[in-house]
Amino acid sequence: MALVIESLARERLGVREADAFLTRLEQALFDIRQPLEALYGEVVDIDELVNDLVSDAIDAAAARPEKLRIFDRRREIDPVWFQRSRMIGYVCYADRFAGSLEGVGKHLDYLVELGVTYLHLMPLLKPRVGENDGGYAVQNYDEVDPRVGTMADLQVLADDLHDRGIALCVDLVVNHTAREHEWAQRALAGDPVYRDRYLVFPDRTLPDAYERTLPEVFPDMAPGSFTEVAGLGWVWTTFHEFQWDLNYANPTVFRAMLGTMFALANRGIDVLRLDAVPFLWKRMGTDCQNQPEAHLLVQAFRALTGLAAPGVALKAEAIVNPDMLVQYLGAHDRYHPECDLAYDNQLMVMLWSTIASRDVRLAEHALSRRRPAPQSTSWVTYVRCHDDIGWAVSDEDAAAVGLNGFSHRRFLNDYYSGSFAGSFARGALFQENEVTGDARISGSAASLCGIESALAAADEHELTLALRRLESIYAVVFSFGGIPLIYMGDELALRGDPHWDDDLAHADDNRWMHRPAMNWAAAEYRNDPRTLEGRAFAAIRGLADARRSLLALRAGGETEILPTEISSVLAYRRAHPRSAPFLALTNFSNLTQDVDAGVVGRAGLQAPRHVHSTTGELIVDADRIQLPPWGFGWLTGT
Ligand code: OTU
Repeated sequence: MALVIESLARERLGVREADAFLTRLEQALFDIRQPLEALYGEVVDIDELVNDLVSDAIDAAAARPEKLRIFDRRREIDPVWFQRSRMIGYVCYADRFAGSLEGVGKHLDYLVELGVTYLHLMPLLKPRVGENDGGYAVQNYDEVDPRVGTMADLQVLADDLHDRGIALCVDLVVNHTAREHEWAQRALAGDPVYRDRYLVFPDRTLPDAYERTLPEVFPDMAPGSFTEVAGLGWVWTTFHEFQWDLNYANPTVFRAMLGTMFALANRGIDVLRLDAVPFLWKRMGTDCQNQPEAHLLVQAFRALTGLAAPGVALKAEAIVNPDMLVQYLGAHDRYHPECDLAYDNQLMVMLWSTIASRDVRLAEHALSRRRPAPQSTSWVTYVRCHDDIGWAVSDEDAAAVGLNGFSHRRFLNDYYSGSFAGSFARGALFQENEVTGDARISGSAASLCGIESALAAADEHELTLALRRLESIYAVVFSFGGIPLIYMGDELALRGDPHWDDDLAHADDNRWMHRPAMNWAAAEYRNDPRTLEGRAFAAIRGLADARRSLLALRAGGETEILPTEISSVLAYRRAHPRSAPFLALTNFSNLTQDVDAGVVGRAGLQAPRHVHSTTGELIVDADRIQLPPWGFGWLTGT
C-alpha cells in the first residue's frame, strides 16, 4: 500500500502537506488497521478498504481550507487544546437561540460577554419534514436544515466564531438516518444494496429474539425496537419508527459516514458530537449497547479523521452505565484512542441526586471509585442538556451507602416531578415504563432548582436559595475537571416553555418543555443585579471569570473527592503540576454549614486563599470554614 498512497499524497497535497500527512499516517496506521480488520476482515479485503479510506482522507486533506490547516498546526502543537481552563461551552439550537445560523452570528457579542469559547449547536443537518426528534432524524447529511440556513452559512459562522476564539461543535447522527434519507428510500424501492445499509428482517423471528434482551429507549412514545415497513419487512428502529438504525457491519456505511465527518470538518467544525454511539453495533442476547465493535468503530473514525483534519475532536454522546462511560474516552484494558471528549453523565446525575437528598455520600462514593479519563482526553461537564435526566445510579453504588437503588431512583422521579411532599422542583416524568417502574425527568435547570416555584410563590428567600442551587451546581461543573457547558437560558434562569406541546409534532415528547426559545427581552436585564436574570447571569459569568485563571481547573487530570464530617458538603481537590492545588466546597443543604478546616490541609493547600464563592467572601477561621445555605467556596493556596 505504502507506495501508492505515498505517491497519491505527494501528487494531491504538495510537498509540505504530503509530508505532514504521511507522518500522521505512519503514526495512525496501526489504529486504523486494527479496528477495521476486526470489524470487516471477514467481509472485505482489508488492504483494499484501508487503501480506499486513506485515499478518501487524502482527498479531504487536499480540500482542507488553508485557514483550517493553520488550526490543525496549532492543535498538533497543543493536542489537548480543549483542556484549557478558558474553555467554556454554550449549547443551543440555532433556531431557538437566534432564528438561523446567520442570526447566531449576530449574537456572538453575547456569547463573548458570557466567556464562551465553545459553541455546541444542536442538530442542524437537513432533517425529515415534520416530527424529527429535534433534528436527530437526518434526511440529507450534505445539506443544512433549510429553516436555519445553508452549508455556506455554516462555514461563514464557523469562520466568525474562530475569529472570536470560539470553537464550534455540531451533532452528527451516526446511528440512524431518517426514513426519508435517500438510502432508505432506495431500500424501500427494493434495491438490495441499499437495504443492506440498514438492519431489515423478513419477519418477527429475529426481532423477537433480539427483543428478549433489548431495553426500550422510548417505551412510551416509540415502544419496541423494530418497525414493520410495508414491502420491506421489520426495520431496526432503536428510537422512533422514522429513525432507521444503520448497519455498521457493512463497510460502505462506515465509509459514507466518514465522508460526512470529513465534509463537516472542512466546513470548519471543530468538534463532532457523535450521537448515540453506544448503539452502533448489535449482538444477539445483549442489550445491543456498548458492544466492543461500537468502540472499534469509533476508534477507526478517530484515527481516520485525525489524518485529514488533526484539529478536529470527537465527542461521544454515550449516556450509559457509569462503569462503561470512560471506555468512550479510550480507557479499555489498554488505552486505544477513541473520543477526545465525552459527556460526564454521572456527575450530572449525582448533582441532581444530591440536591434532592441533601446527602453527598452517594456522590462521594460513585465519583471517587471511577476510573479517571485518559490524559489526552476530557469530560464535558454539564448540569442540563436538551434530553431528559435518566437516573444512572447503580444498585451497587446505592447499596454501598445504604440506599436501595430502585427506591432512590423512584424518590428522584417523585422529587423532580414535584409529587414528593415539600419538593421545590417543577419537572415532569419522561417515558414512564409501567413494566419496569423506570422513568426519567424533563424540566429546565431553573425549574428543577426551585426557581419556578419560588417565583410562583413570590417567596424572595426561596428564590435566593433556588438561585444558589443553580449557581452551586454550575460551580461544580465549572471546577470538576471537564469542559463546562452552559445550557442555553440557564444563564438567565430561564424556566421551561409552558406552551411546549402546542406544536403537534412535539406534543408527545415533554423534553420540549426544557427547549424554550431564547428570551432576548429577559437577556436585556442581564446586567441589572436587582433582577433574576441579572443575578443568574452574574453568577455564571463569575464562574467563567474565576475558572479562566486557574490552571488546576484545566480539563483532564484527576479530581480527588475529600469526604468531610458533614454529610451535605461535597469537597474535592484539583491539582496541576504547575500550580497550587485547588479546593472546592459545596453545601447541599438549607442550613449554614461549618466545615472543619482540616480539609484544607488534606487538600494540600498552604496559605489558603479564597478565589470565588457564592457571596464573594468565605468566613474562614483557624478551624472552620463557613458555607452559607446552598453555597459554595473555591480556595487555592500558594
Ligand atoms: C440522543 O439521546 C439524543 O441526545 C436525543 O435527543 C435523541 O432523541 C436520540 O439520541 C436519538 O437520536 O436515548 O434519551 O446512550 O442515551 O443517544 C436520549 C445514548 C437517548 C442515548 C442517547 C439518546
